[in-house]
Amino acid sequence: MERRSVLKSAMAMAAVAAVGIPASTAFAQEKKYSIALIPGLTTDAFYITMRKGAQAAADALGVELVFQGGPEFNPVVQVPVLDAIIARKPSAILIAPTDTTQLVQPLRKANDAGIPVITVDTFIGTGKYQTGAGDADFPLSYIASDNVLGGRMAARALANAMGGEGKVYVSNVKPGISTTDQREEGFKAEMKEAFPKVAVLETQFNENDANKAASQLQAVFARNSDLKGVFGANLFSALGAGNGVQQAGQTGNIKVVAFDAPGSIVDNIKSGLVDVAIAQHPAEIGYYGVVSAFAHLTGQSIPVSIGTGFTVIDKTNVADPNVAKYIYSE
Ligand code: T6T
Repeated sequence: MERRSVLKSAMAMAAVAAVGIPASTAFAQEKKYSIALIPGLTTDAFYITMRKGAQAAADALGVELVFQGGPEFNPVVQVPVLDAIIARKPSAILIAPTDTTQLVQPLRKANDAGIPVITVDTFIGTGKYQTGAGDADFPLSYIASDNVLGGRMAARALANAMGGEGKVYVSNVKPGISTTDQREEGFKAEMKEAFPKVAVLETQFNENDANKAASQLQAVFARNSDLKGVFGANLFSALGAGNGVQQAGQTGNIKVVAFDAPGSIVDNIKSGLVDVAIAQHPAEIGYYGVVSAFAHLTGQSIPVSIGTGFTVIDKTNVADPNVAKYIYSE
């Protein structure tokens, strides 16, 4: 070892000894834990932003963060990624499961191998964990937006933009995803309870493909020339629905409410194509995911669920820095 680094380590050990922490423990704690974050897909601004929050917590706590996922929001793609992560035996797994039922068995393997599992954004089973009921309650915690509430907020925003009446539909990904299922549920419940003059047409499922969502908008409009609004239940659904409205030459006539807030949606708010975006706080989800895993690994008990917030963005506040900070990173 070079003389200077010998001196440096000796000084570091002396400093550690001075505060009373055994040198071996203090050094061993450097990157003692490795936490894996498996997103729904890697190229989605929502998960890119979640990763940033997770990394901030990992840096603060001195743990390693491994971010690994697939290119599509699809259990067939996600399960092999999960298997590869389990084989690396991380200290804990944070995952956004891409299906409520199809990820139960694959995640059970992690749990059986002694790897604590926390789900972020989406859940498996009913999302009620640690209850002793059902076969999918083993994750320690669920950290996410309240998606039923988010759907209700979207319904209110859309109904108000439309003057409280007219035809709308939900542009959604596919059934079986906890988040987007719950947003649709909340949206429909709110319309039924609070806006009886709004007619909700059949949901269009786009498989997370914005181009498909855009064609579907045009097809629904072709069948319903009095279409007044669309709710894009996630980033790709909303982008696609907005593009469809523009391609149909209906900007401003068909109101668009978007779930999620990447830069492109914000541009669409500025141009008047999208009326309102409900921004989730994905960085918060990632941050508290890592903090919760660390707390568990170091012997603390953790909440079985943590709810993160929303920021409603429209033309009136989009330029406000306190709002703009919730626009997703790309
Ligand atoms: O809306 C988010 C996420 O909450 C949902 O589970 C899947 O879609 C997004 O990632 C946006 O594309």
